[in-house]
Amino acid sequence: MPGPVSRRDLLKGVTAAAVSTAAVAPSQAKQAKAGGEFFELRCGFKEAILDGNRVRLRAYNGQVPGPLITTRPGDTMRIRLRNELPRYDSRAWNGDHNVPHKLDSTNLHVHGMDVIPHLFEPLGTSDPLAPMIGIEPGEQLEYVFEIPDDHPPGLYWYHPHHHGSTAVQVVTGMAGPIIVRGKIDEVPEIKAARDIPLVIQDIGLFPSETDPKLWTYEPRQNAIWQTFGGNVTIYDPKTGQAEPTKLKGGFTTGDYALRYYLMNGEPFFKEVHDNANPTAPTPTQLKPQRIKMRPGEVVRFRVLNGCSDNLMPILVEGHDLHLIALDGINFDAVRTIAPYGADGTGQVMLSPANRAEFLIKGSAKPGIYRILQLAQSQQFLASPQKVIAEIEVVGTPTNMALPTKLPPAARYYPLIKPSEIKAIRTIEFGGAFPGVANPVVGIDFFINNMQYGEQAVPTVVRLGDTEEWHLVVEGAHHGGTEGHPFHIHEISFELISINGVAQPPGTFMDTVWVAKDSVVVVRMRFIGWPGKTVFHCHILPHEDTGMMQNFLILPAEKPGHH
Ligand SMILES: [Cu+2]
Repeated sequence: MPGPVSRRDLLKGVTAAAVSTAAVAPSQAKQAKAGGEFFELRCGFKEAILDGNRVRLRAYNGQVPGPLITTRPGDTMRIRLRNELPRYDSRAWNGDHNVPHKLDSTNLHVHGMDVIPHLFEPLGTSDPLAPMIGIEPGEQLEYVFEIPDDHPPGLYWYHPHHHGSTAVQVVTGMAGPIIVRGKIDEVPEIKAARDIPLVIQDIGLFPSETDPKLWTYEPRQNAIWQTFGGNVTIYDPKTGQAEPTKLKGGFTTGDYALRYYLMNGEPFFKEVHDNANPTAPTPTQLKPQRIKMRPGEVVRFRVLNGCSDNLMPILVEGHDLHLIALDGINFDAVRTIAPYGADGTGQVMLSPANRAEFLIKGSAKPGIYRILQLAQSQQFLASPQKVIAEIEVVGTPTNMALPTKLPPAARYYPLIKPSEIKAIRTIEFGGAFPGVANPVVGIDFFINNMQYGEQAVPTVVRLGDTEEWHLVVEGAHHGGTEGHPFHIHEISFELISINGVAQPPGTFMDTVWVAKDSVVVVRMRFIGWPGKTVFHCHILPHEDTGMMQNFLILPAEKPGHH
């Protein structure tokens, strides 16, 4: 039974006093609807004040993040997506699919969930030529998702996935959490813990072309923001040059004039473009929200990195992090990670789209402990340390218990044996700067040396088969190389090794960071549904400009047929 939960519920446990500015008006609490009814998600513009600035966001139901949707294994999740975005003029678009366009067209992806393929028309199609779903302004589409009985319970999320408009829509607010409830919630120590989702998003902004007091992200067709020049150009095919314009904003594959980082809709960090240092925007820490815990209290956190492109090494100061799940799939036992771990890289690494679910037991020593994103330099832009939120340990001590064993996610067991592997593939992220294949954007993003083709199906697998994929990052772009997060739809993979270093068995994810000059090995069993679907880089401007590939899951082979 899908049920919307209000932002008020999402913020439960977060003290209202720490919320300095109301980014989005609190929604009215709604009751979960009975099964059979559609839960409506309406996409539209949303004006708000962020850190004193008037901003125009894109939002689901007027909320950033979008409303929490809950469901259970065996249920049917019915979502009606209504597009109430205003029309956008794409007339100057040259027709190249890997140039951002139709910024008013949208669709729905339920990220990480094991449900029918839902990017192409009709849902579940195996037609290699099937078009991607695009819901135009004023249109709606009803999605019906049958949740498998053995669907792992945990944190998932939804966001738009229309090629060409994904980055612009997500980086202005369109993303929301999905929680699948189930067996993990019945573990007594987990059941006793407060459940606090932390949804992290980034909001990329430029000055409005028409309203000097408004920040927004509404690039004119083919207008490209030049991070290195701090100006906006439009490619002229006659001269073969990116010609300067007087526009204030354009599509960006790098930084923004102004970017905010939000936790549950409230800004905690700000970055401003600096022409003198274009790959290191000027950072400002804002006042983070504060979460109160008692000494010895166990709280369950569910963190979503919903950022368009920011890799986040997470650290909770002064506390062991008791990791129970990544990307919605819990381990069979709690993994306890000490602060700063062994190598100073944080307790859990969240690439864009990753989720971590963990327990924190309040320190015996009252005080303020920060939940940090540690600085990292694995991307085109510098990513400085950020305080996402603060934990205030205060009040009467208690001594809540931590679980040890967890109910394994049956759908993904037994683990894949090497003898089951039918094929080994190499998936290579690469690119070129300046762009040759994509002159309008001015930078190339490739998978296996190809740009995205809506009707191309370079990879074909078979339902029931098991494969090992080697994820590789190489190839120079941005004058160097950077990492890319690999994400695959329909199934989760088991993480086997990173640069030859074996990873703990039973680590399932749907997105994994592939650092520059590295090889990540994953194994996966194609279970669930046949159909046309995708894998891609989850840095959304990379995805929108070509770093995505279709693949086709063929129906299972009939016994005795070869
Ligand atoms: Cu990428």
